[in-house]
Amino acid sequence: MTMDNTDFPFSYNQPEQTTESLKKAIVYKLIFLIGRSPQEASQRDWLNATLYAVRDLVTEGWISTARQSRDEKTRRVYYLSMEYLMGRTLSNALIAEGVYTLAKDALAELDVDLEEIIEKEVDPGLGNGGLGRLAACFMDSIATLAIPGMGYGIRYEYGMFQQAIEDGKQVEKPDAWLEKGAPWEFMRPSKRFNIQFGGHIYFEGKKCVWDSSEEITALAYDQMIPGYDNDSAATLRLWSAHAGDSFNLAEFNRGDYFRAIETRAASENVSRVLYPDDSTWAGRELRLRQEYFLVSASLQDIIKRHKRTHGTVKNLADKVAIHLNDTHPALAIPELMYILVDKEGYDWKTAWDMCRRIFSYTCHTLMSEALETWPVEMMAKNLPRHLQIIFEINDYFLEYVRTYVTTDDDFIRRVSLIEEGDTRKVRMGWLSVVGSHKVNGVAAIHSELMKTSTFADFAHIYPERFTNVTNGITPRRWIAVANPDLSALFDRYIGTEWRRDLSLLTELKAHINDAEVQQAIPAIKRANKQRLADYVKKELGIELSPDALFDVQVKRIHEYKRQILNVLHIVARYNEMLENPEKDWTPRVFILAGKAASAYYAAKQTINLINDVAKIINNDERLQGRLKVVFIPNYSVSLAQIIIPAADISEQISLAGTEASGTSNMKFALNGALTLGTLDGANVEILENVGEDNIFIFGHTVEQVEELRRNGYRPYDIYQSNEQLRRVIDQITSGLFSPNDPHRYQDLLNGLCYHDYYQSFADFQSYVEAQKRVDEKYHDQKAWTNSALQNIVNMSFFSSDRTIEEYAQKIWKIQPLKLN
Ligand code: GL4
Repeated sequence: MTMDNTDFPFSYNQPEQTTESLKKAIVYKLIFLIGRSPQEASQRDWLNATLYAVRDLVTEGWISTARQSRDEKTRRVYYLSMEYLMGRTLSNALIAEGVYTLAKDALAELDVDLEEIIEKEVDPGLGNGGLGRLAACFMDSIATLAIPGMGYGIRYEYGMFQQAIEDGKQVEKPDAWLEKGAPWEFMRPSKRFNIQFGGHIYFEGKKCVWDSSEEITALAYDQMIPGYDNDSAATLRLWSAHAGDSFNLAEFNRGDYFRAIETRAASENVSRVLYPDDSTWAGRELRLRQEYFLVSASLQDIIKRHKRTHGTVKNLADKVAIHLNDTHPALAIPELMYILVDKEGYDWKTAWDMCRRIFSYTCHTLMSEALETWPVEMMAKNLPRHLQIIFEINDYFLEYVRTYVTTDDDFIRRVSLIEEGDTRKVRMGWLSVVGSHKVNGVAAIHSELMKTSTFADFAHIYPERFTNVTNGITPRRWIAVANPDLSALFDRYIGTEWRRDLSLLTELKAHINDAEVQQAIPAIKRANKQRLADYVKKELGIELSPDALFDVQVKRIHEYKRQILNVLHIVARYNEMLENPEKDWTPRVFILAGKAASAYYAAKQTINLINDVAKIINNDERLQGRLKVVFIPNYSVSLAQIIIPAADISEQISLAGTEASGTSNMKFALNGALTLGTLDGANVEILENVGEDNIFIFGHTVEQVEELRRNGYRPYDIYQSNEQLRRVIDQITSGLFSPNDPHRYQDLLNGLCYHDYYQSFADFQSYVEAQKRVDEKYHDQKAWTNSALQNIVNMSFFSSDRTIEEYAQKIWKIQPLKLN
């Protein structure tokens, strides 16, 4: 049967689901897709059957949205990212489709507990941290706002490692997430592209030809991202590497069959594993190949789709926006030049103008060690034509600078896309700026710093190119999925539409003083704390009281985020509590979680120290249970969903000027935690929105940090003059927390006393005082509840829907679809 446009939309699913229809659908999937009878089915079988049944509810809307955007020939955005941390799909999809309760009832009738099977779903760790989770929140908003576009990424066979804590230390275990099956994805056997590497280039007249020496096939796997209650879904397309039909014939013909097979397996390495570090840069060849793999497959796909819809690439820049999530996919710029010039026959200038209209780039960090550069030699070996294109872009760009900006040699050397030196390197950040029409930072302060530090010279050349788009988070996952009780409270007072339009939260302001709300807020928090306490008891055997203040720092372990400052204060508090046992101490639980990059020694030492300190404190009976420290292993999106709603205090204590934005800070505040933070990243805008009475700000400002650096910062002087700090450092040095290995933290402590690059000592006193203010406020439960409420109702700005609307208007110039 052939289908034409009039055949669609059609509906196989009943328009209105009932418990009965859903039950039937789930059992059908169980029997015919999984091959199990209800009597024999395991929890995982039920989970997969439910996922398949729910996937069906999303699919038709997904297909018809794609078709509508094709029919209307809309302009589209393509989001290129090496990382996506999507989290589990089931509960999010049930909420988007409005069938959570129905599914719960349907499964209950089958003797299956929905909440139990939800916990069985794998949480694919295809990203490192904030950058990858941001991409996931963006996909959710793109789907909900019906922005025509899709995400592209890599389907890593192994995601972020699983973290175990053994004897207080981090141990990494492989994350073979695909082994349990991936019922949410659609394999697209026909969507495959050849990705070339290596070889050499030569000229045929003026035309450049790339004669590659290696080919890998990129195969597409699609995931639907359901929009919230809009019968629509976006696509996330992840590429997997396959050797395809390519085969080293020479080896085969030599009779070396096994060698030929081995080569095939090696070429599939390109999508094997995620690089578990996003804030330092290890210039590894495999990573370069991964980046090119993503870019080449995605651009071939984009061009093919565009041609199918428009019959030409002439109008590409009118119809396509491509967004670079950090510099990781920056090779897309030379790749598009390669396609336009070498394949489509455009002249250089026309192609370059198109490129610059198409690309935009988000800078996510100011850490200099995260700035990607690739040795020219490595690029020459793997991507000779692209290197040559980059040289040409550079010539063209530097010519512009000399003509219109300056002839100063030093300036030219600084902005050149090629870093000169012992090894010449390609600067991917520079390439991204030069090849894009807009470059944005991710929080107001970060976007300003970007213009005065990393990209100062470029802000001079292209002042109008730089802008800010403050990050955001999706209220669907971070409230509706993660905090059902708070969702129910919202529903009661402002209706259900806040899930789509978080600005409705302002309507809750009128009810802040209602007795019911005043009573509900602490009750909800307490229930969420109990939920987390149950988890901790089950997983770690540690008893936590939900009456204690839950003080939480969860994020990647990194020196700039200063988990160490947190630990120093915990030990100082421990000392004080032992000295004044009779004082009315607010019981506190310090909760930390996060992974350390496997080769990052200082970060791993920090984890070890947290666990060593926890062991001593948790077993010290003199404290009468009023102080507890817990390191929760294996932080992930699904763990965040349990931890964040349970927090009273959100620790956002990075050194001012180092955290580009942070996004957990937004999730915590929206869930009613009070921020204890520095004037860094989006904390600054959170302060503006919630008001200074409802946040605890401490520490040096960016200007003070810089001044201290300029004038020669001497942490040892602070160690000597601050008695409380000195005692803490001496205790750790003496092995109080590591009696079997007293010198364990010598390196860490020496680093602090003599360098302390992230100025933990300089902010120590201010931090301890801020923690006192926290104690005082918590004593006044009414005041605390009011502040928690002020946080919740003032967080609408931080919805990723607002963020995506800004991108769509300011940068991508894209209108949402008016869904049929
Ligand atoms: C990060 C920043 O470190 C983080 O502050 C920011 O919130 C996030 C999303 O913009 O991007 N940059 C890198 S690299 N990893 C991040 O998490």
